[in-house]
Amino acid sequence: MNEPRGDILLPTIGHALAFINELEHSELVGLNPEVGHEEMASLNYAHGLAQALWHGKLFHIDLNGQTGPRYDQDLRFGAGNARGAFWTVDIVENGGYDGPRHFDFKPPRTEDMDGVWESARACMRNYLILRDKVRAFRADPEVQQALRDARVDQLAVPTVAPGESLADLRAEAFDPDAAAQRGMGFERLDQLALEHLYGVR
Ligand SMILES: [Mn+2]
Repeated sequence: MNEPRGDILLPTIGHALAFINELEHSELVGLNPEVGHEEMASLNYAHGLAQALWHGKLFHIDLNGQTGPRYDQDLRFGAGNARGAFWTVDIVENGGYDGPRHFDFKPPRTEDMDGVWESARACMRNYLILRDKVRAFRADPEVQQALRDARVDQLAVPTVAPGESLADLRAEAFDPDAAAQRGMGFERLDQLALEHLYGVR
């Protein structure tokens, strides 16, 4: 999706999800987001995959590499935005996606056939390198603590607990000063991810 053209009817994952929800047989239709197409538009590919997964609509993925908002580069996977590739592998491995790990890349025209196969091999190798790093990241006790400190485990907890009424909720005291003291801890968590990506943990 988001194949670059002048004006696109459904230019983002969000547009496509909204469109699909209006179809008579929406259960038959899902998304195939591509790294380069999202990053060309300065969007976050891993976030897009997460949203599509949440809607049960991630049917396929087109993995490749892109360095920012320029032409559709279709670099081999991992050869563009490396930090984005780390989070992409993290969501693909840990977000409930069970489809193929599919690559949609284009070796430069200056390559011979050996170079083309080298490019294909490198896509798979880079995916597996990042998968190892993501597994080490998730297994790291400091990362697990940082995830709790960032309250990631609370994201899916409903505001109203079982048995709690709207009146109970309204009766709760809210201390804005105390709330303002809470940090989200995202910098710590993100730095731990970078240190796994850089190979120093
Ligand atoms: Mn492309």
